[in-house]
Formats: sequence, C-alpha cells, structure tokens
Amino acid sequence: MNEAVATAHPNLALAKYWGKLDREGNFPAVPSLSVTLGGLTTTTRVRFDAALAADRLVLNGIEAHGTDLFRAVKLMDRVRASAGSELRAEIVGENDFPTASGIASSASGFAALALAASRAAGVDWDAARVSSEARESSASAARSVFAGFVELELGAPSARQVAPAGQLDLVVFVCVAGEGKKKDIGSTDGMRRTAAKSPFYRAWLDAAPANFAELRAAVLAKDFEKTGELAEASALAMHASAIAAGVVYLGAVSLEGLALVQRLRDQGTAAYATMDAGPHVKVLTREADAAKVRAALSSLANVSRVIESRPGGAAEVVAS
Ligand code: 2P0
Repeated sequence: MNEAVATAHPNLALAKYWGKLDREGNFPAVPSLSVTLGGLTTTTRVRFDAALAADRLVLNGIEAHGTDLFRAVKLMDRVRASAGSELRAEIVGENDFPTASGIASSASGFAALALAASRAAGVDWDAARVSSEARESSASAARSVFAGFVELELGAPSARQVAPAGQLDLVVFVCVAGEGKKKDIGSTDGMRRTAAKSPFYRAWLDAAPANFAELRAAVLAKDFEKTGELAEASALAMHASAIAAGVVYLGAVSLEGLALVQRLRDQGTAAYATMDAGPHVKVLTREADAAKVRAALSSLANVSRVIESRPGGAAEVVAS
C-alpha cells in the first residue's frame, strides 16, 4: 500500500485560538473550541513513489512552491520518520469551497494530509496522533480531525471531541466578501505581532480560558444563545488584542455584520457574529431562523456570497 485518499472539513472556532506557547512544536497559548463545518470538504490524495526525487504538492490544480510546499514537506518528513521510509510523495489536494473566503483551508488541508499520508505510508496513527501531527503544522488543523464540537486545550498535543455534531441546533453562514482576495497578514505572523506589540495580549491570554470554559459548558447544556454570545465575545476580544498591535483583520463587511446581528437580536432573532484572520463574517443562528438570517445577510452591501454549513463529521480515509 503506497496510496491513500482522505477527506476533512474546515472548522470555525467559537472560542478562538490566538497566540502560541513559547516552546517548540506549535502549541496554543489559549484553549479553543470549534465546530467542524459540514458540507465543505478538502480531499487529499497522497501517493508515495520511488521514482520521485522530492515531494510534489498540487493544490486545486496548481503546483505549490515556497511556504505551502515547505509546510507539507515538514509533515511528510514526520510521516517518513514514523514509517522508516525515504520515499517521496505526490500530494494532490482539492477544496470544494472558495479559497480566501474566510474559511481557512489550512485546517482541513493539514488534517486530511496527516491522515492520508500516514495511511499511505502504512503507519497506524490513531485520531489523537493524526490530530497532534496536524497541530504541529497548523494548530487549528488539530480540531478538523474530529466531528461536531471540538476542543484543543492550552498546551495540549491533540484536540478531542466535546460533543457530536447533533448536539446543538446550529446553522453557520459564511459571508464571503471580496472573494479571491488574499489576506494581508497570515495568522502565524498576526499572532507573533500581537504577542510582541499588543498592550492587550496579556489581557487576552488571561480572559480566554474563562470564555472557553463557559462556552464549553453552554455547548454541553445545548444552550444556543449562550454559545452564540460567548462566541461573539471571544472573537471581539481576540480582534481587540490584535488591533492594538496594528493587526487589523476587520473591515467594512465585519462591522456591517456585527451591526446586523445586533439589529436581528433587537428584533428577537438570535444571531451572533464571529470573524477570523480576515474580514469575512460568520453568523451563527438556529434552524428556525436560518431563512430570515440568510436573507438579511444577502442584502448587505459588502457580502458577495453566503455559504451555509451545519456541524459536520470527522476526517476520514475514503480510499487506500
Ligand atoms: C482559530 N485562527 O482558532 C483561530 C481564530 C484564526 C483566528 O487558528 O500558526 O492557521 O498555523 O497554528 O491554525 C488560524 O491559525 O495558525 C486560526 P498556525 P492557524 O481558528
């Protein structure tokens, strides 16, 4: 066996990860809790081939070089070390969701790659090991290995499931603004700059664990409104700490989205907004309000497209 195909879904952090421990291996400095985004999928094929002199990476039909290739090769080197192999591989990854749309493809990408590569190399990694290797490449990727609601604790090697996908009546709308436009500051760099320069970074590190614990409890209690309130608060606190360091991801569409969910709540519709390392707004609501919220989001001037998702499944091997 030298070939395998795996799928994984991106995830949306409800309690955000922002900041790393001062230690080798890419460990988060705060606990985070995400929902795996069903209906959006990365599919990755890994094929080891004795004829290859180097790893090759093709993402959405385009040969990757530079940082993208380098990060994939580092993960492949760990798989090879574990398998006792020297073989190089061809990696072909496809996302069925748009790039630079506010849905990070590194999370599903590294989760699918860790799973497909380990299977193709014949090493028997369990989900915790796949998650740990994915985290070393990109911490949010650790969460995409699991279904439903997933936590990655401060300093933990791997993520784990908090509750299954059916736990909460939840619809996620990803509001795409300026599709295809690349973000200005990568999240690794944004975190580094926040840690180095923000007068509020310490406050963020101090406040995040309580937000995470309350949000975790709200998910377990199936309390949608509390979950939404805490998710919006986590995003605002993360961005406040980043903005104070000049790391500004929010844009016109983010402010429009925040104002809209406030207006919807004033009218009695539970909707909450969250943003990651880009201006795109993600809105959380319940099934019964989904059509109304979707229509309201579609009417925003800066929203070009609305993508709908619900809590989804784990990364899996689909062929080997
Ligand atoms: C998250 N983000 O929890 C947070 C919220 C962005 C904002 O995880 O440096 O690509 O590769 O570990 O995982 C994006 O950061 O960062 C991210 P690295 P990653 O989803």
